[in-house]
Amino acid sequence: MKRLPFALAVACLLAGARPGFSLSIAPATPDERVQNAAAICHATVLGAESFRSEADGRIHTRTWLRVNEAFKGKFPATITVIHRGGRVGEEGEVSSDAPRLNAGDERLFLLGQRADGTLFVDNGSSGAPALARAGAVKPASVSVTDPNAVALLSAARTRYPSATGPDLTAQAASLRVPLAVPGLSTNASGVSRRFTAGDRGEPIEYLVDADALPAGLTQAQALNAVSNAFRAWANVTSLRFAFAGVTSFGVAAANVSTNDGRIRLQLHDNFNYISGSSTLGIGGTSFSGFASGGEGGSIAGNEFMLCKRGYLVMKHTQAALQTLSSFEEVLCHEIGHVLSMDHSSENPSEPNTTLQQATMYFQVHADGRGATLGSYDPPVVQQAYPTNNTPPYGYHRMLHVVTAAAAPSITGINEVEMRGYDLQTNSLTLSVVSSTANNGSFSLGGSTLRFTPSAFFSDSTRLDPAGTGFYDRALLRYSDGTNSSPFIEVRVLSFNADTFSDGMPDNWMTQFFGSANPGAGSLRGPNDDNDGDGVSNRNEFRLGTSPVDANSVLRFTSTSATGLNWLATAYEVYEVEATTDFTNWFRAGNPVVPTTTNGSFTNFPASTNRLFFRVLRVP
Ligand SMILES: [Ca+2]
Ligand SMILES: [Ca+2]
Ligand SMILES: [Ca+2]
Ligand SMILES: [Zn+2]
Repeated sequence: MKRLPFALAVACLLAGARPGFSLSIAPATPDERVQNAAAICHATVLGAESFRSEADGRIHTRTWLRVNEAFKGKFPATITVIHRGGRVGEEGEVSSDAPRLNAGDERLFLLGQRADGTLFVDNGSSGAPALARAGAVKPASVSVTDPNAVALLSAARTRYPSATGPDLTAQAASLRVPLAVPGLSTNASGVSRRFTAGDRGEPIEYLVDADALPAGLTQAQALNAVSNAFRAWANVTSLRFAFAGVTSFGVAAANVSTNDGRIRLQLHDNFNYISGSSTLGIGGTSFSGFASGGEGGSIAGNEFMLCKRGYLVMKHTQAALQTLSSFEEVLCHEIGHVLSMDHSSENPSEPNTTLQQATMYFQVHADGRGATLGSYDPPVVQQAYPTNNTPPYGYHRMLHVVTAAAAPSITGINEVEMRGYDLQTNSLTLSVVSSTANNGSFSLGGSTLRFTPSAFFSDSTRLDPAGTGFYDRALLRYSDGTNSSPFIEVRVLSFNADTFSDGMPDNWMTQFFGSANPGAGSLRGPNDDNDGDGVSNRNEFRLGTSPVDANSVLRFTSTSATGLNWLATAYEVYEVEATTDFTNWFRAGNPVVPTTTNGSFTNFPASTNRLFFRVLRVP
């Protein structure tokens, strides 16, 4: 049930040469290899989906290709190739002989054919050398830069001047998947990833490790370059970035495993993270979510996974970075990678000036431009971070389900109130995306999500709200009409027997009153207020407070001119509201989800008036 974020480092910025191509297969001449292949074509990757084979129970991935030119074999317009490995739900498998194919890739495919007729790429990635990279604007003609591809293409053309060979019509792709977000780095299904702090009006914080710098640069110059590089992207998106300080990371920035939503910029490579001889810097993110996206919200119909953290490493020993404007340009480029940008082109003699002049071009321009974006870059990044309509957002919820012989139908028991927010509108639509409901059923009425257990269950183990486990789970999301929020999880974390069907579980009654029976003593009924703190016993159960301690109640524990603290239940959602006149209340900031019993709010809104605050536990 656990999903682990998996890391991805995006390709590097190269100063000149391309990395070498390595093979671990038996040596063969290009002509021998094209003769050994069952079929050969030049094709573009359209998309992919993983599935569990009914035959062997294992995970496979089928990839759809659009055939541009056939060399060997009679090809339909699209074909399917199948390999071991991939991800199904939250389970993944990798196979080293599966080629790494991404939507938009244009490659020469040397294919093998299995006894059942299905196709596979012969000899892994070496059987599918890249012909060109797809960008937002495609070059008119294919340019071949990989020497392996040049040799194989030439051998295929010579050996098979007209397409002859097996009839592959039966292997036509069953589905066409468009490249959803051209120019963004994606998984094999064309799904990219994004940070969501900006959707909540919150900045993405960044930390800088400046333990070493390119020779001649001062720390002040370097930090100013970092600030300029972030501003270039902030100016064309809804994003804001906030400097969180200079600190030594102690390891390569990519290897910091704290998924705190921050971006870590390491302005040096003291940890020798970068191996490419001409690489100036790298940028990447760690992300998580379903392979089909959703945890990062959707923008105009395109689903995204969620970025958990970002990182950037600069090869400070490269002489090219000693020029401040080039240092700034490379920072800007690598931040683009952190924001999911792919290269505009990796063609060293790119004829399209829009692609060649892009900040995301694979080679540094080193022409004094610094952090100045090209015309290519803004519309590409805006696919993930639009300028003026951000997706809605909400907060994950948890349920401790009460079960009884007759399932209690009591307001607030076995249900949560969903709240959605959006920086532009209050008009949001809530829907259930999917649910895992093995022990009951979820139902949505208005904004109330109810779980009805299917039986009178005895007490279960209580799962950790900080973890990812659940007994049952619903995924919901808000839509603003154009964009949708990240999936909002509502997880069932425990089942609790309630013999007396009053909504207060036996284990809770026994803990505080010594008996599960509300009739065993005075003031133990659900509507009684045993400790006289103004909150009924059943509402104390709902709040997570003690029904026999008047100090244990939703209350402020400290207030000051800079912050509020209150007694909270960890991982519940609290809204903070403010007023000047006790009539009109407004949200003082985003809701707070404490991770301890201390709720805390410090981000007071600017006001020239005296403000009064109240905290509401979202039911
Ligand atoms: Ca919106
Ligand atoms: Ca009470
Ligand atoms: Ca109490
Ligand atoms: Zn790059």
